[in-house]
Amino acid sequence: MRIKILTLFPEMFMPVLGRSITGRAIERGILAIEPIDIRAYTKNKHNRCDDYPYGGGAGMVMTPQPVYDCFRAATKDFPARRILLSPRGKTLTQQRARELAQEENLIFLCGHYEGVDQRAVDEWIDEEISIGDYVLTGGELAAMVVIDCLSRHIPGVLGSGESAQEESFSDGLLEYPQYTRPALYEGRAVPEVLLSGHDANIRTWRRERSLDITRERRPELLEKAELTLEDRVYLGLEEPPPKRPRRRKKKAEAPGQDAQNLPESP
Ligand code: 4H7
Repeated sequence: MRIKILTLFPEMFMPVLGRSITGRAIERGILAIEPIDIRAYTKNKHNRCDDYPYGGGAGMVMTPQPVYDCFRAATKDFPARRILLSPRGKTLTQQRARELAQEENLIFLCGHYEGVDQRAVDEWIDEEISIGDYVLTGGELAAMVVIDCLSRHIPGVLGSGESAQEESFSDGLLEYPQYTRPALYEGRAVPEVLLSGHDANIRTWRRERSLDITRERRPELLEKAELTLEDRVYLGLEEPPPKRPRRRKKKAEAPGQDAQNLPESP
């Protein structure tokens, strides 16, 4: 995937996205990140990219000319979905990140000041995305969050050990707690079951911790989560199903009238 980022702060991106898992994806050629300096396109004699808001009020607005010209250059021979990071956007979800990971090309516009002149948004933007209900000084950190999140869903970005499936939100629950060596650290022990090697017990323990943490912190997630019958019983949402009568090992027995012991019909 190729991603162009239109921004007043192009130097912010590579020190973050150039490392770790996204950095490895860039080195492998699976991902290309191209920050583009909007200011390079301004025709203002003082290099300004902002101006006063029509109608008055505090702060400045990103002026349309450099944004238009930057988009014109960036989209030449580069057909891409064009996204503005904005608190007015639809909130990013794991599902939306997975869908965006299917795109060949993306362009992100990072707004600053009190926002972007609406004509530039109307002309160039396909979709607005928010990373949550809070305010940032600019769209750059939001763009990096979206890029980090979607890149994990591009085939080959995660290694064989790192799965995008078996984790929080893939089944709609929060993750169970993780432990590594040593088994005892500063008086705190790793839960016994994790040392037992008993795979079924470990899976049950992890599932129950996920259910506990989700109910405690994000109970609304339980409504939408994919819950098994066992999950629902654990949460007390369901009566345990009647136990299937355990057949005792059959002892040698005198032939009786019991249907089970009737000889096979001819
Ligand atoms: C576009 C439009 C994203 C970009 C407006 C961006 C939060 C998010 C910005 C603004 C962002 C998010 C203008 C909104 C100034 C805040 C005081 C940059 N903030 N601004 N306002 N939640 N800020 O994804």
